[in-house]
Amino acid sequence: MKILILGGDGYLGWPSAMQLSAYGHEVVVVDNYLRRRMAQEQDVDPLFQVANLHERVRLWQAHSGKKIEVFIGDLTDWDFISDVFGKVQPDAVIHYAEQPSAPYSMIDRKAATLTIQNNIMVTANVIFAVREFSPDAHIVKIGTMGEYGTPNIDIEEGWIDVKHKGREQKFLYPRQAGSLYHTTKVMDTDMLWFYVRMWDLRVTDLMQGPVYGLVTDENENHPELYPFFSYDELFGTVLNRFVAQAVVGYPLTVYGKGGQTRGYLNIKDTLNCVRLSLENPADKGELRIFNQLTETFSVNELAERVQRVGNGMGLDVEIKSIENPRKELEDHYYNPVHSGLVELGLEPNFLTDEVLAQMIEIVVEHKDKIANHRIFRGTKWA
Ligand code: USQ
Repeated sequence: MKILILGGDGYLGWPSAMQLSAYGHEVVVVDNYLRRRMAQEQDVDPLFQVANLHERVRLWQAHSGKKIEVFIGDLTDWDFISDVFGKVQPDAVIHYAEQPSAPYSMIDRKAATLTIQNNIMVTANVIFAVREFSPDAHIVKIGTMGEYGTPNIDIEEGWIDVKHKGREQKFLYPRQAGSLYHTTKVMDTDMLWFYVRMWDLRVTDLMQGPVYGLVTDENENHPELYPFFSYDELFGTVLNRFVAQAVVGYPLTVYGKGGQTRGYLNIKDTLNCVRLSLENPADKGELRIFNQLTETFSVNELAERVQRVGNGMGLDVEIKSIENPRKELEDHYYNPVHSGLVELGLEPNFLTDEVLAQMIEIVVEHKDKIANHRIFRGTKWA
């Protein structure tokens, strides 16, 4: 397939590009380096620098013999995106091109409007570009489990049958997001669903939980091909943060009671879920939704695991509950269905002690670059 990866420079976009290229697909990546600029502006550079996209595709070609094409530009700009779609005419589009951080979206009005403008406009432009240039292309959109929030009932895969006064209909499962960032993803889903109904688009919306790790089949033992690894409060997901904190002896920052439960997955499984979705496309006129996670943990459970494995490796890992800067339930029911991707063939890579130990070993190599002031600054929700 000819696959266009929007947001191909990011934590997940770049590893996806390599995997799909390794599987023999023709891959084109697009990015405007927004994620890099935001990190610089906020003084939260990742653990190590990564080469720019042009350099990364050269490194990938030297490693694999395979070519990836690059376009640098802003996908909110119709002239740019229409030029890319006109030239590439993709069979499938993976849309990762969003401001991905909940805390970033809560900093202030400017960060909030950047999140709204970027995320909603890119999704709208993708919809219009697909319709104009590749109406049969399959759109694989990265959504988030955070669209659902933490309801007191089981979370279905995207849809729910509602019985009301003797009648029945299937609706999108109720969404009640916990940050402005997550809310933009709800808006994306609504917009995609509208245009699926109007224009018979084919769309898979992947409700993904927090991802951890950085090693994939394509970059193992090749650090020059690693993605960004963020440990800061804005862009680091909680398990990656805890690993970095453990390595520098910073007490693990459990927010509040630590009973917040989410559905997690290894970065390797993100890539496999996206690839399986591409290889088994949604039908025309279908909005297919999968919950993309492999196992659930509370923050306390993650902290305890990092502590146990870290201490076993000679670190001295402390856990410290701090006042929760977010407004979220700290003790709640959480039971999401996540069988759809397994039915497509996903074989989960669970969070084992070995996986954690490998993450710790890699982060230890960069220990000197970890800056404690980046770990916590308390961006408040309310
Ligand atoms: N948390 C802590 N301590 C920390 C950091 C986080 O207790 O130092 C808690 C948070 O309060 C939250 C949980 O850990 O309850 C997960 O936080 P996170 O920062 O790992 O995840 P989140 O902000 O929800 O966002 C991340 C990704 C986002 C993705 C989302 C999936 O950045 O792109 O959409 O995970 S989900 O959480 O399922 O919505």
